[in-house]
Amino acid sequence: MSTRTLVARFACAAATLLLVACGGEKAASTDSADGGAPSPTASPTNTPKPTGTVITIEMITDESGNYFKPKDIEAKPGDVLKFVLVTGVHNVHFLADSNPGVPNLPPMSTFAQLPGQELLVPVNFEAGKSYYFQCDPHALLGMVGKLTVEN
Ligand SMILES: [Cu+2]
Repeated sequence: MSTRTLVARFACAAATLLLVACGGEKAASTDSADGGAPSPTASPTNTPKPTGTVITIEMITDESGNYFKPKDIEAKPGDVLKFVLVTGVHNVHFLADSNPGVPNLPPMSTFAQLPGQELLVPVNFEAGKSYYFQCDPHALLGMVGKLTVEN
């Protein structure tokens, strides 16, 4: 799926230069553009300014289980992973034990509890490697994912 992914990425990157938005959804709703109504439940603690492609990953609980969709992600340094809650209650954690020797792992995210809530993780990882993340309460149920960072 790499070709299609790359095409989408480049188109997306071009659009990113014009707007902040990328990834299909209406974008800047959670950005602190101006004094919009602050949502008490959406915690904007980790909302970086996207400089690259925004890659959307859904967090889902349904009859087939708890999972990230997609669970295998390719990104470039400067991209942003946008985890969006669809159903359930989930977080994103690049566990140190799953990423031995990797410095400066992103901190464990807060828990997303409301559909549409976003957890943003900037791709500040060394290229050429893969990194592993999980949802803490559902990791043993298979809610894990892999981020591969390429140049
Ligand atoms: Cu979960």
